[in-house]
Amino acid sequence: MGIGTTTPRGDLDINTPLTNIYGLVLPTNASPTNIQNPQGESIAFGTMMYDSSANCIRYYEKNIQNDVSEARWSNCLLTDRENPPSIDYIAVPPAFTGNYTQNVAMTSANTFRVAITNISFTTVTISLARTDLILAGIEGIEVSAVSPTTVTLTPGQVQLLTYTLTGTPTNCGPLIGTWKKLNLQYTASTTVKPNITYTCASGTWGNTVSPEYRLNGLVPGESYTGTYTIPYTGSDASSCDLPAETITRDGLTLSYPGGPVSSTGTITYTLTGTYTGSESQAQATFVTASGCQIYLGPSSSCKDILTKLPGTPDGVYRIDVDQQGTTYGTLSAQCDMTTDGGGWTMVLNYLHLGGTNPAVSIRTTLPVIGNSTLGGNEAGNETFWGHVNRALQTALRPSEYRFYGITNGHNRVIHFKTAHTGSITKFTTGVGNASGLQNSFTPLDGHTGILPAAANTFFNSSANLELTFHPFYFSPTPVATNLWSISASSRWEVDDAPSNASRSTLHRVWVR
Ligand SMILES: [Ca+2]
Repeated sequence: MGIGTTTPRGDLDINTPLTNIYGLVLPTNASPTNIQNPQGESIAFGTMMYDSSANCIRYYEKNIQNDVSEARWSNCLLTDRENPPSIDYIAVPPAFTGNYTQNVAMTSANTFRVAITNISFTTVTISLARTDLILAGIEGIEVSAVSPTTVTLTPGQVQLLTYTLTGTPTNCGPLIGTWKKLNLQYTASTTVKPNITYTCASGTWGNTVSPEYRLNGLVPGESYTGTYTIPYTGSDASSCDLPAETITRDGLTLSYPGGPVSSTGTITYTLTGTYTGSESQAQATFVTASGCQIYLGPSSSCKDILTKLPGTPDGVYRIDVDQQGTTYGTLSAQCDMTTDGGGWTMVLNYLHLGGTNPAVSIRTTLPVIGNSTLGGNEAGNETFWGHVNRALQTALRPSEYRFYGITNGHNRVIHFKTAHTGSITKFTTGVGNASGLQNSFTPLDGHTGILPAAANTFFNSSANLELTFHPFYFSPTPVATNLWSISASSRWEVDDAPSNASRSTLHRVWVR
């Protein structure tokens, strides 16, 4: 183009290198803020100036989204001095992920993380390298990779950077990671633990917890104190201390202050706090950094209560049959702490009135004793009447069953215990039958029954009726004469065979 000519040319003379000796001069000012639009309006986009203070060229720009409201003067162009960084970092705690233990090889879980974000008005592309991260304090491990290796960020965009750590720490103590990019620097640390093995199964509260919780579990609003001790073995004598640890569950805190390691020893946690869990759960389960589960709650059975608290009298207590499990909360259990050494949990209770034929009740909770006098009628009572299903019997992990039955039809009493494995399998799972029970039982106080010694027939029954539907009976030719029947074929029978529901009966079954 040309000025003052009607025949503008396609080429300019100013690009002739040998004859043109004048350069392009831009408006110069000590600050871009002094630059004005001679028309009095805002500065036109694309306006260029020479910043004599910064000694560089700038232009007036919109941001990358073409947003006029965020217009500004650009950073210096074409300068050989470093521009201000256009990214910043964002900490992503914990920076070190995975577990860090002396002499234990790293896994894919062991990484160092930090995020970057574009704080400029323009898109930036950043290359990453594993050398961005320097590790210190621990031998044997290295930064093997980074993901991603390059990233393009629009203004405001954030990208997580993950550095993969490999190798095996050969010592323990603080592991420090220093990440650097452009003029950014971020430092984070973790602790490589000494290599010791906790014997979780041998952990114990001893008798240290106050107030007493093993009979009925934790009480909401109650404050507890105590100690829990876990033994350990360490393969190496280590100069590192075990790290301190604090675990909080349901308002209760277990804390270990940290301390020196020896080749064998124990660590002891201190319990404090006020229980905030529910009355139905009445327990708290802590998980330590080393993976031990610590249960604080009711006993698992009447036998468990008697083991932990010898001398506990007969009564109804709260138990949690699966302890750390959540299938069962606490259940009220009828505990016989005296018969044959005690420790029996009742799983079946039917006080039946002669001449009635009520349905059995298959329970997911435990029945307790109401009345023990023949002629009473507890049919359908939610607290007293029924027997527990296979699953709850299984959860009680019985090694013995005890049967007790009386009737107003005669004076014989059934009262025996058995550890017969075939019978226990039948009662807890439904598999097989009780054949063999007749040769594998022990009579208890008052036993005068013909059963189970004479039993020669054993029903395979439908689900959850294993204890009620003719589990064992005596059947000389041509008809059965002695049965254990609870509403089975409308028969209520204890060691006899009226073949109906005419007799008043009491059936009970216990496990331990
Ligand atoms: Ca439980």
